[in-house]
Amino acid sequence: MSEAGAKGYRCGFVALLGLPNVGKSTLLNRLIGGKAAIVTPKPQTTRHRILGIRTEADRQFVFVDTPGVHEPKTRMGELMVRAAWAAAAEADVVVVMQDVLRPITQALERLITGLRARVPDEPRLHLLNKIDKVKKAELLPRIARTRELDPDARAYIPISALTGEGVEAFLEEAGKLLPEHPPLYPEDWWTDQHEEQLVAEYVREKLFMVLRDEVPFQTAVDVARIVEEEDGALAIDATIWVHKASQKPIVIGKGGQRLKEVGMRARKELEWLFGRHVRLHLWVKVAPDWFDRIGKLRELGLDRV
Ligand SMILES: Nc1nc2c(ncn2[C@@H]2O[C@H](COP(=O)(O)OP(=O)(O)OP(=O)(O)O)[C@@H](O)[C@H]2O)c(=O)[nH]1
Ligand SMILES: [Mg+2]
Repeated sequence: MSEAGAKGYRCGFVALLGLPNVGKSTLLNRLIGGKAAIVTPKPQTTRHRILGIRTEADRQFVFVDTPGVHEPKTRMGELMVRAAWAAAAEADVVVVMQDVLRPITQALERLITGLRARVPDEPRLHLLNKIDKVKKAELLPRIARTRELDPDARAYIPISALTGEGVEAFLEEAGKLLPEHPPLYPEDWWTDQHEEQLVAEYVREKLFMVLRDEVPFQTAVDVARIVEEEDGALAIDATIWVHKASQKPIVIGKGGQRLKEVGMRARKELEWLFGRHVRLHLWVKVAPDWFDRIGKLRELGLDRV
């Protein structure tokens, strides 16, 4: 960190906000070249604020991935939305991401209006994501409408978080808005999450991939222990919490097949993350209404706002 404190260094918080499923976490991962946030095709995947740190020679971006803003139906949902607003309030730059494959809804309009009212003094950037799936000509009216909704924003940038198109342009705009400040994190840090949190999230991603209907949304993961064994492998014990006893056999599957599938997929990624052999032990337990109980949400680290 030779640049620490050096004059001219820029560093600040860049919060990524948007409705659920627009691609915030996909972008976060691309920006840091790693996997700090899980990504699934389902809305409301991200449940808390996640930092992704990108350090360059003369600037450090601290990106803040947030849960998609939605009408909450549970205590967890309320905390999720609160975490998003709090991230916006604390940021140096507020990024509003929208999905060009979906119409501009009232919910998106409300989000933009809400940000203009709540954090009027922070510079805003709009990202129009998923342009890999639309014709360029279709973007112009969309940009014009976004500009109408938020005329004071600094830029309106079409991107694809998936292919990387437009991401450099976004970095350039966001970089201009970073305050002069020494780096906040050591240069080899890429997220603020500790290992247990990352493991829990990676397992949860796989649950979201294999479970259907409301089950993944009513499932949480808690890592009790990561220990190095004598042969150098990591032994990891994790609990998958479900809301009802009837969900337990669904998560486990016939002959334990579904749970095995989740474990196998998660283990592959964890071995890549840790660079060593992993033994992952998963248990399924019932915690009725865990998503409405503040004590349980706190235990699961979901009260971080
Ligand atoms: N075609 C296309 N798909 C994308 C792009 N960015 C994200 N996706 C897909 O959109 C879905 C949602 O992506 P996420 O990154 O999880 O979205 P999110 O905004 O973090 O969602 P929440 O955490 O639920 O608020 C996934 O299936 C992604 O693969 C993109 O640029 N193009
Ligand atoms: Mg997300």
